[in-house]
Amino acid sequence: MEGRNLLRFLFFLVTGLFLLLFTWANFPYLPSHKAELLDCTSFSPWCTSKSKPHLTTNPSNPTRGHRRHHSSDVPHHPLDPLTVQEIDRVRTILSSHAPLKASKRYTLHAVDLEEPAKPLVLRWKKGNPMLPRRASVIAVVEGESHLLTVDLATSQVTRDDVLPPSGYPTMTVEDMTTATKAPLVDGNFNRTIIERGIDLADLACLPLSTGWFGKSEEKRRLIKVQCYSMKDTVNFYMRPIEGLTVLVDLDSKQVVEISDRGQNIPIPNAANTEYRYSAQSKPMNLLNPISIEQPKGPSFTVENDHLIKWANWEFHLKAGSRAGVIISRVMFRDPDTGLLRNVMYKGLTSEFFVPYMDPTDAWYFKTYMDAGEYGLGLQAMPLDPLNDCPRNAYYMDGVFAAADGTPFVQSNMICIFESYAGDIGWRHAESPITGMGIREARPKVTLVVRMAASVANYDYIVDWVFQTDGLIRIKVGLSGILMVKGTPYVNMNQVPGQEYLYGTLLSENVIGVIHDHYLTFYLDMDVDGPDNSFVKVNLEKQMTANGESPRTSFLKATRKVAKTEKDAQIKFKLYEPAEFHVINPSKKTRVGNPVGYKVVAGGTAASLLDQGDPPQKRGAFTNNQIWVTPYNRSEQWAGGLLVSQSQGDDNLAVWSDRNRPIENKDIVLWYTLGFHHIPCQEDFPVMPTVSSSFDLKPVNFFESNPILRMPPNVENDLPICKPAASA
Ligand SMILES: *[C@@H]1O[C@H](CO)[C@@H](O)[C@H](O)[C@H]1NC(C)=O
Ligand SMILES: *[C@@H]1O[C@H](CO)[C@@H](O)[C@H](O)[C@H]1NC(C)=O
Ligand SMILES: [Cu+2]
Repeated sequence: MEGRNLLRFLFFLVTGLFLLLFTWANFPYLPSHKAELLDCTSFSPWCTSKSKPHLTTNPSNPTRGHRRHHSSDVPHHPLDPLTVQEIDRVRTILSSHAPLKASKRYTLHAVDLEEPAKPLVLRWKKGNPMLPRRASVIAVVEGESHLLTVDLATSQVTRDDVLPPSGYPTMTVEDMTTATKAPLVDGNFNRTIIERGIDLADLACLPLSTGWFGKSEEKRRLIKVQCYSMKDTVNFYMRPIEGLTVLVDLDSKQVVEISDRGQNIPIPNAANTEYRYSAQSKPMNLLNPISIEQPKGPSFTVENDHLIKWANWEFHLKAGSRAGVIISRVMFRDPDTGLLRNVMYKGLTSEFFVPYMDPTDAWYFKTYMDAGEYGLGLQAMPLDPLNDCPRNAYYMDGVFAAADGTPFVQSNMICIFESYAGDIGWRHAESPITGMGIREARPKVTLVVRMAASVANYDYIVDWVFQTDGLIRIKVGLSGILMVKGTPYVNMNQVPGQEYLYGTLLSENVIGVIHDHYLTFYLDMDVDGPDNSFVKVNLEKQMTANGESPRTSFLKATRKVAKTEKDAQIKFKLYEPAEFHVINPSKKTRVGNPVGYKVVAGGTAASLLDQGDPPQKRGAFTNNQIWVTPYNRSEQWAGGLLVSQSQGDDNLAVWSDRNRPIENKDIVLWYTLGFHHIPCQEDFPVMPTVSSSFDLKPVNFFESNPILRMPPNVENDLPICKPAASA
């Protein structure tokens, strides 16, 4: 009796403590160590500023990692995402829409704002009445995909199109969780797991998209489930149950097939797989603490939750369940005229393509399209203040819908902050031979918009970086954990030849399989207005005529305007260099150059897969590094609207091959950042970030250097910070 009472007491004690901890971690108003640290940027006595007043009036009051509920959000801008209340309304309206009402089971796979037509948005100004609000919904009803439009003003479903069955929408979070449990209802699965020496309680399973490899996989939503052992490590990814693949029907939740071909491959050891700081036995401290201080607050403002204004930039920012981050109406205030000029109507991460390079049974299908299959926004976990983003960051949430249409908040999924990395904006110093003693230099401060999507093992950090000189850098960092393969080998001296591995031996019994990453960006450029042209500026070797010059050769730039889409299918070639400009042919600078932006390449790995390989057909949007298409609001997702199990008949490559006219038209630029990844031991057990980026850079957009008149840093202007102890 007494023993039981003690147990009960302990139970309540532990529950109480847990509740207390939970409340402390989640309740935004309780003072915590974290809040104290954060507040000192605004009024702590140890950090002050003597500087001149900031040029921006009414600096924002950033919320830093606080949980917000959004239940009373209202849209202020025609591009503002659906609010919690609007998503609730969509759910209600759909529940009485006949085809859905008649169905016993339907699931919502996308509930997004159906953006008003572009000309309406371009004409809309602050203070105008809000444009009609509509939702665009993708639902799976009795195995069929429907594209619906829900008019929120009239409560009507104004469109309900059944989509062709060559592809399925993004998996819901519910799909992913139910799929991983499905194998457990199959006695054969349990038996195999136990035979491999694994306790069923230690199982961690992943829902892996199947790609598309032929007829037998059509007409039903399928997923492959592979499992790992969580015993003695949180890094279960390093302990694969190799060769065991369970094919699951996502709708019936039934096991279709079990393939078990790895019985002879041991589960790799848990040793050295931990990546949590708290689990390190010998932490290393190499650096003194570091941070950026902004005693007067940031120089950017966030108006009505979504309109960002910083330096000369202004843009609309929102979270999307599929794209992650959506940047719209990007404008730059001209330093000469003071007028806002259009640069880009919309930019987003359109699709990822990650093919693994191992053709064997448990690996051939691993050819992921993370945006369309998993949803980058759905996979974007809350950012960690102080580490994912610096202390001076502002956080934005996403509001999405669950499979049953219930709204939910993806908190702190985007951060915005000013970054100063000690770089130089521009400089010039005079040599003493001139006797002038001139040294002019300007610090480079940028505004960063960041999201990090954790698509199972891999982490993708996507940054949109805005510079005061008009440049936009789109940067992608890869980190997280490799998808690895179990092997009997523990040392390279046992391996008969490299061709037996498909990758690198990273640790005993662990192979990091070679793979590629392609990230395709949708960039609806509107340089000083929607009608733009795409111009290739080719640098070509020119030979001089005999005796014309002591030189025999030089480089010459020739401009070629792309007339149709095929003229703008660009493959990079090192020995045929070119610049790629998006210009406004009807707007010229003072001296007569067309105003423009150019795309400056980076991350130029290209896919070498066979064009007939099923994954490459689906991923054909990576066949060129640049494409240009005429604006079409239905063509936003490079891999097609429905990407899961897609067959490659509706993607950017197919659209572009229509070869439509693109000269002096509203055009969309597509750029693919590519990475080849041959894993190495440093990628174990978690990868140091690898980054690549490309730029959108003004080219004759301004009359002259737009940051000429920017002031240099002066010691007296800068915040003075002392360690707390000496304050
Ligand atoms: C398989 O194991 C799980 C976990 O122990 C259990 O819940 C499930 O009922 C088992 N399935 C069968 C068919 O025995
Ligand atoms: C717009 O895109 C859709 C989907 O690709 C296509 O069916 C339609 O023909 C396109 N419209 C034009 C004018 O190209
Ligand atoms: Cu990689």
